[in-house]
Amino acid sequence: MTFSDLNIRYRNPIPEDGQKVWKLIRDAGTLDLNSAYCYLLLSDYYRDTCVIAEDGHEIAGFLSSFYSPREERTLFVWQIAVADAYRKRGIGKAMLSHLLDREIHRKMVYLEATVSPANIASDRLFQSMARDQAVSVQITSGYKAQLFPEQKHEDEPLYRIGPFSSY
Ligand code: 9YT
Repeated sequence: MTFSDLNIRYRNPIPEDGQKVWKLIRDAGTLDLNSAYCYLLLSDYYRDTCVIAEDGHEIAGFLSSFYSPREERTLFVWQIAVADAYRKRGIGKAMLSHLLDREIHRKMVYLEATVSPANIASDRLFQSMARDQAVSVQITSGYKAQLFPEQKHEDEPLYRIGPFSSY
């Protein structure tokens, strides 16, 4: 498959996507797998802050996010996943652009996410987005490894990107 063969459609999720998303995250490797119920809730209640990248009936990618309950203009991007066969084709970046083009995100001033050292694709994506928009990326300690029950969980440094000009 070459880049030109791809005809990816970007859309809001629906509850019927939940289990495919769960499988995508399970197979993605670098992400924390949540319950199938969690992906169902995201695909339903959080549909306006989530994106599905779809190639025909195949889910090529998923992005989840929500507004911070403490800072209403800060969007926390929870997970960005692209299926193995679709990587290195700009799908992560396209999902993020599709998300931010939605009307409701005009109020966004900061974007936050935690990015573990193994999550190279998300690091590159956020750094390149900040460069494109000429905003800064502040990285602080976020969630340290010892906060997780698994022995081998990495640190999750917090990226805070912005300020974006809201309108
Ligand atoms: C941006 C992104 O995908 N972060 C992942 C955070 C965490 N490791 C998770 O939920 O998988």
